[in-house]
Amino acid sequence: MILKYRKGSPIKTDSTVLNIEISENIDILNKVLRDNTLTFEVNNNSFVYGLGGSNRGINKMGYTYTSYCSDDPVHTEDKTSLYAAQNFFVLKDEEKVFGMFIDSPVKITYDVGFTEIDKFTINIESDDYDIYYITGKNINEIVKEFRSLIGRSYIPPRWAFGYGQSRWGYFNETDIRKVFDNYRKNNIGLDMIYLDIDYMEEFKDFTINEERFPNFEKFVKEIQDENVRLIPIIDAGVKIEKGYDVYEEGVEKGYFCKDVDGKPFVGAVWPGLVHFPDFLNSKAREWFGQKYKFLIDKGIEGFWNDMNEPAIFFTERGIKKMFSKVEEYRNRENIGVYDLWDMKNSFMDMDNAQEDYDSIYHDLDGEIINHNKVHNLYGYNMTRSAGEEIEKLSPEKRMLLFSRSSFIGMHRYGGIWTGDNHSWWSHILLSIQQMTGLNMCGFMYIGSDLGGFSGNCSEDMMMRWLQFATFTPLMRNHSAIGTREQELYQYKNIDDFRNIVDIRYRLIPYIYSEYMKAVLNNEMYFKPLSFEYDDAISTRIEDQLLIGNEIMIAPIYRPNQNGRVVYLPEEMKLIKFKDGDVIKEEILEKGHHYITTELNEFAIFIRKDKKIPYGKIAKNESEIDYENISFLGYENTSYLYYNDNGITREISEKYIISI
Ligand code: MIG
Repeated sequence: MILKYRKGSPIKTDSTVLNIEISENIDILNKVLRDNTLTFEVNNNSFVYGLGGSNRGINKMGYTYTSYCSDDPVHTEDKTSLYAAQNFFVLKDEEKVFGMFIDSPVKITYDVGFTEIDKFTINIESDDYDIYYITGKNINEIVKEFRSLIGRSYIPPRWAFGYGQSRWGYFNETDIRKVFDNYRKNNIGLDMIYLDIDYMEEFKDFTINEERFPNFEKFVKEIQDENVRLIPIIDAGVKIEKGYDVYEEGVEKGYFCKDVDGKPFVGAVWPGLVHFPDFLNSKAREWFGQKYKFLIDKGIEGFWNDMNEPAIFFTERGIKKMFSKVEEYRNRENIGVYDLWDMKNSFMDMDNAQEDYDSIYHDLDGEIINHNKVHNLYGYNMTRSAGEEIEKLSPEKRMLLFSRSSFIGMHRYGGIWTGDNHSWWSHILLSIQQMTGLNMCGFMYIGSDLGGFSGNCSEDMMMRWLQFATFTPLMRNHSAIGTREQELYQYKNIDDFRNIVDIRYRLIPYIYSEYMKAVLNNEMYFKPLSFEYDDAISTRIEDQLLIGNEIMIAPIYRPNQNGRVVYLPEEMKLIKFKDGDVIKEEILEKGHHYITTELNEFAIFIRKDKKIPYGKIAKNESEIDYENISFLGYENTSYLYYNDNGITREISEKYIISI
C-alpha cells in the first residue's frame, strides 16, 4: 500500500506516474516528522537499503549520505554525495519493514546511525515536499509497489548488452579504427565504441570535428556495417560562440538558465565559457532534445549524457574572488600558514561552488525558481529531454541512452553509469554494492567504468573486474586520458579476456531475458541475498549478489586471490567457467565453501531446481542465436524466457515463454 503525505506546495518533479490521494494523517509520520526532520530509532539489527548508487555498502547503516548531485571524481569511503540523488529507501528491523520515498529535489541528508548510533535522521532542506510511505509483506513487495509508483524503467536496444570499449582520449577516426581493428584481430566480442569529448569541434555539442572525422557519416556507417555502434557523449554546457546555432538559438529563445539579472548564466566547462540549457523548462527540453537529430541523422543510435550535475569548472565570480585574494595578500609582509591556505583555497574551491549554484535561475514554465530548489533535477531533465525527443525521432527503434547525474524519474528515460571511479580494488566492491540500491530506485541499465576511470589498471584487476561485469547490463570499459591504456588487447593474456567476453555473449540470452522481466514486473535484476533469504548469514552478506531469479555470484574483488569463501543459503549448482566454456559443474550443499578460481576462471551458482539459457559463442550481439540455446543448471525444470526482436519499442508479456 502507498500513502502520500504533502507538506507545503512542492515543485513538480514528475518522479511518479500514479495519482495517489494525499493523506492528512499518516501514523508513522505523525510520530517521526518534526521540522522537516524524520527520526527513526535504529539498532544493530536494523537494515537500511536503497538510496540509489550512493557510497558505501548495501546496508546503509553506519554512515551519512547527502542527496546533492555532485561532480566529485574521487569516490573515497568518506564521501557523502556522488552524482545522483535517489531518495528511496527501505527500513527493516525486528518489528517492521517499510519503504519511504522523499520526493523533493533539494538537499536531503540521511544520517543512518552515524552521528548517533541509535538514530536514523533524515533532514529535508525545504518546507515543501511529498513523502510516500510504502508498506508490503516483504522488501521485494515494497520495492515492486514503489516501482509501480514511479513507472516502467528504460529499455535499451538488445545490442547494448554487448561489450563496449571507451576511453577519454580517442581523438580521431584513426584512434577509433585502431580499437575496432584490435578487437577484431583478437577476436574479442564488441558491440559499441564510445566517442568522448574529442569528437566534437571545440567541445561544442552537436558538432563534429571535421579534421579528425573527415567523413563522419561514412565512418559511422562503415563501423555499423560490422554491427558495432559509435556512441557519442553529449555535455550539458553549450559553448558561447557567435554563429554557433545551439548557442544562438538558445539565447534568442531564452532557453538557457539565467543569472540574478535575468541574463543567461555564464559558467565554464570544457568548451570554455558556456550557458546551461534550462532543462527544467519544457520548451527548452524539447528544443535541446531535438538537437540529437543532428547525430541520429548521421546514423548514431546511442548517447551518453555527461557533466549534468551540472558540473561547473569556474565562473567569473570565482576568478575575481581568486584575484582579490591574491591582491589582498600580495603586499603582506608575513604571510602566515593560514593566510596561504586561505589564498590557496580560493583557487581550489572554484569548481562546483555553492555560490555559483546559488546564482542560477530556472524558468519552470513560467515560474522563476532558484537553482538550489531544483538542483537534483538537472541531470534527470537533461536525459528526459533526450529520451522524450529521441523517442519522437526514432519511434520504431529503441536507442541507447544513459546519464551520469540522475534522480528518480529519470529511470524511465535512460540508464546511468556510476561516474569517475578509480582503478582501485575497493571500487570493484563498490560497484557490486551500488547495483542493488540502483535497481530499487528503478535504474536498471547500469554499470561502472570497467577497469576504473582514474588511475592505472593492472591485468589481474581488469580480469577480476571483467568477471563481475559479465553480469552488469552496461558492460563498458572506460578510462581517463593519461592513464594506462586498458583496452583488453593491451594486456599479456588476451586469450583470457576474450574468454570472459565470450561467456558474456553466451549469457546475453539470460541477462537480457532477466532484464526485461525485471522491467516488466517491477522487479530487481540485482538483489542482495537478504531480499530472498532470511538466515543470519545471508542478511549480512555484502559481496555476493543474486542476478535475476536463477543466479548467485560471488565475485573476487581483491588482489592475489585464487579463490574465496562463498556462502550458499541453500543447495546450489556451481558452474565454473574457463576458456569460454564450463569446466566444472557440481551440486554444493548449503553453507560455506571455499571456491577456487584461478585468475582466468570464475564461478556462478545456479539456485536449486533452476536453469538458465546458455548460447553459443558470439563476437557480436547480432550473431547470437536466441533460438538455439542450451541450458545450465538443474534438469527437469523450466525457465521463463523473454525473447523479442531486441530492437522495436513494443514490450510485452507475450514474449515470455516457458522453455
Ligand atoms: O571533466 O568527457 O565522467 O566519463 O570521460 C571530465 C571526459 C569530463 C567526465 C566523465 C568521464 C568522461 C570525462 N568527463
